[in-house]
Parts: sequence; C-alpha cells; structure tokens
Amino acid sequence: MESKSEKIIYLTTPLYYVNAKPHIGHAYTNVLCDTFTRYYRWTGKKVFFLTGTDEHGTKIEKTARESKEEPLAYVERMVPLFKDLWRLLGIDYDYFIRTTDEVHKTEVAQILRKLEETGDIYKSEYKGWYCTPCETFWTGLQLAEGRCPDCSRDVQELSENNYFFKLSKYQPWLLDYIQTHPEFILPEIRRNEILGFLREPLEDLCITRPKARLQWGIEYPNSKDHVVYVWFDALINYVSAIGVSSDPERFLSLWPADLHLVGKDILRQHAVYWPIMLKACGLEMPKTVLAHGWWTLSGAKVSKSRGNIVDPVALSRAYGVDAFRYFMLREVKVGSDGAFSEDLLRQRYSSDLANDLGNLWFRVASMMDKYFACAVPDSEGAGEELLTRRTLELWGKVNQAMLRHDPQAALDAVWEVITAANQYVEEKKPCVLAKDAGRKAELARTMAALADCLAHLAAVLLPFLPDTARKILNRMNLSSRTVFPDAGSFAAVLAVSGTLLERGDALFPRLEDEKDEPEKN
Ligand code: ME8
Repeated sequence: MESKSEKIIYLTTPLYYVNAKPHIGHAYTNVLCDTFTRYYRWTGKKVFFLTGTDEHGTKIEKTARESKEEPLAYVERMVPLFKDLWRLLGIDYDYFIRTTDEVHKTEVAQILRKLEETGDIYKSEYKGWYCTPCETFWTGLQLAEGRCPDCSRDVQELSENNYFFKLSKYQPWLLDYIQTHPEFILPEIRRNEILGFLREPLEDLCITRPKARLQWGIEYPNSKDHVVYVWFDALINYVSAIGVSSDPERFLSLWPADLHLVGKDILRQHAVYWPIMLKACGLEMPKTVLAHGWWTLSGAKVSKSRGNIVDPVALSRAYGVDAFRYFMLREVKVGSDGAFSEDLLRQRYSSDLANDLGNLWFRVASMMDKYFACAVPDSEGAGEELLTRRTLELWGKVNQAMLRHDPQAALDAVWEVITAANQYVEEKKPCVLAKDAGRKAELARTMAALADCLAHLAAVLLPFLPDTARKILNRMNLSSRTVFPDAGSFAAVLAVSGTLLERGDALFPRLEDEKDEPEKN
C-alpha cells in the first residue's frame, strides 16, 4: 500500500449527461481539469484524472424515447461524442467512467447496503415537486412562483413511496466541517452560499424513483420496484471508479480526491449531498470542491436544454485546439462567469497568439537564421539581461497561480514576459547590432537571451497550450530535455546555446479576413 506522502493526486470532472452533444461548458471543465493535470505532472507529481458520462435518469430515458431508441442503444450512440471531443481537445484523462458500467452499478448497490446497515436510509412517502431538466425535487416552499428555483421551468407534483437518505442527521457535522475547512469549497463566494443554504434545516434526500415512473436506472438493492435517484448513482462514481469496495489498495492510493472540479450549477450536490454520503459511509472528505462559473451567450447560461449551444468542435476546427483552450483559460477567472463571443475569441487569437507569441517566435527564429545560421549563440552574459531574470521569475509566478487554481493569472504572467521579450527586441534592435562588427558579442548575448526566454516560455506553456509548446520545444531541439518547474535546475537543463533551431511556419497563421493587414516585424 502506498504511504500518504506518495498519494497520487486525484482530480475529477462531473459526469456529463448524454442527452445532447457536449458544448463549450463541458469543454471548459475538461480543459481546466486537463490543465491542472498537466500542471501537476509537469511538477513531477503522479496524477489520476477521471471523467465520464452520467447515463441514467428521467432526462436520458425521455430523450431516448423521443428519438425512438432504447435508452441503452441511445447512450451507446452518445458516449462517443464525448470521447471524441476529449480526444480532439487533447484531454489527457486516465479513466472514463460510465454510470452504466457493471462495476459502477455493483459499487452503488454496495454503498446502499452499507447505508441501510448504518440506519441512514428509511422508507417513506414522498410529496413534492420535480424538475425533470434539473433532475431535482423541490418542496412547495422552495419553488419560485410555482416554478423550479434553479432554471425557472415548470415542475410536476408527485406523491409516491420512496427510500430516503438521512441528510438532516449530518447537517450540524457538515456545517462545522465547512466552517473549519476553508479550502473545502472554493471560491469563497460559493462557500458562503453553501453556508447560507445550511442555515435552513436540511431535508432528507429522496434517493429512489418508483419503476412505475422511471425504469432507466440502477435497481435499488432491496426493492424490485425502485431505481436509484440519478444524482445518488452518479456521485458515487468518484469512488466506484477507483474500486472503493472491489480494490481497497488502489482506492487508498487515490482517495481522498484532491479536486472535484464542477460548475456552480451542481455545487449543492457536491458540497452537501456528497460529503454527507461519504461521512455516512465512513470515508474521508475530498480536499477541495472547486466550482467554476458559467459560459453565457446573450446573457443566458449556455445549456443543451435551452438550445443556445456553442460548439467546441467547430471552434477548435476554425481556430485550432490550442487557441480554443487558450481563450477559455485566459478570458475568465475560474469562478466567474464568461460571456462567450466569437469576436472575443478572434481578438485573443489575433492579438495574444498571432501577434504576441507567434510574432515573437517568428522574429527570433528569422534573426537567428539570418545572423547565426539557426545555431543559438553562446549565452555567456545573457543571464545578466533583465529579460532573463524576468523569465526565470516566471516559474514561481506560474506555480503560485496554479496552486491558487488560477490559470488565468498564470497566463497573465506568461504574457507579461512575452510582451517584455517583444519590447526587448525593439529596444536592442538586433538588426542594428548586426550591422556593426564591433557589437557582435552584444548581438550574440541578445539573441541568446531571446532564445532562452522562448525555451522557458514554451516549457511553462506546456500545461496550457500543449501542442504549441511542444512545437516550439521541438523546433528548438529541446523536446527530449526534462522539464522541471524550478528556475534554478530548469535553467541548467535548458542551456540552449548551440542548439539548432528550425524556423517552421507561422505558429498562429493570420485569420483569413485579416490577411491584408501588414505583418509586424
Ligand atoms: O449536471 N458553463 O451534467 P451536465 C460552464 N450529470 N460550464 C458548464 C456550462 C456552462 N454554460 N454548462 C455545463 C450534470 N457546464 C450531472 C453531473 S456529477 C456526479 C453529475 C459544465 O451534463 C459544468 O461543469 O448537466 C457543469 O457543472 C456540468 O457541465 C454539468 O453537466
């Protein structure tokens, strides 16, 4: 069994409903999680990244019937759309769990049996209101003008016999846990929302649906007449995927999860239901539940049930995967909402990627070709350049930002150095130095400092723009060097002098309708 210090960092995304193809919101969560995963790997840590699909429940059953398919056939057809998108976006997950997996179903039944044994489940009559799009029950008091308080859509009145999980019993414990563990729910605004929610008495959770109303689910272990509530089923994935009862050794090497990354829409399930389920099972709490904000379009949340979809496949094909990833990571701070517009994406592409980064590469590579036949000159003295100092400081800044779960701040820091490097070219004017035979050493120092800076920029960008970063490292013949995010050792590893550089084509070609604008350089 692995000791605590060797624990693998365990990161998860939500399991997405397969009732429609994935959109920018799903892509965002997975790109974020992928970036954190790559970041931790880049710092030399072992990481396990879990994602998957949520395939049971009323919503899926209804959509399958509408398309005249059996639910199983329907989900089989839909799951590849998610897997294909993750492949396209370079999402480097370790395991893809489906709630229809036999192993998952067995683990869910095991957990239910355990909770029956501990006396945390009871049978009773349920009366309430149900919102199918949100798969959520509401009491009459919780409704907003007779509608779902979350999505404002119509709800149905229900009265039926069901099994209940004793959430209320654990309310005082949960309140205390959240108050004494400030890093458990992030960002703070969402933590305060949950604390506010917990000031009101918590109702027990109805965890089954009668088969008379819903067949498409995991059968409840003690009753042929009920299936398990889709949220209760899906939340268990975080432990079923790593063998909570079937493979204790593996489970202990991963649990507790270090980060459950979710959208703010599903925080209550992850910050109230899930910790109580774990507590009742005697399992440890995940370290952090991080709720990011929503992508909106014309002021409304991008959502498959609203139909205002932004298609990640089309955007990645039009602008490239790295540009799409970059846009999402740079445009909004994790936790805030982001208003999507293709114009903003184009602006980011043209100004940050084509002009700043792409142009820096183009200038340095062309000058290196012209003045040094592509061989990076000896970097002696380059270390004293202000640019080199700023480049080395970047490692610490990126690290700190990522530890705060703030990839936007990490990219802000990277772009400050890119801007500084472009300014450095303008101030040093290598083309003037090249004309003066007496200033050869200065030219070499300048170009060495720039090459060094580019190598560091590429290495630091690996978690964010993996393809572009690799391309630059390949073109600098540095791809096989080990990369450590520590300025001192990294600088030693990345002694770029003498390496042969390949110019290649533009990293970010100009967009079609901007081609007539003059090239900067
Ligand atoms: O809720 N902006 O699945 P889901 C940002 N199956 N992120 C968004 C988004 C938007 N406009 N829309 C969706 C479910 N997301 C359950 C989860 S977990 C055990 C079960 C992302 O398909 C975001 O991560 O509705 C959100 O929490 C998730 O997709 C909801 O996906």
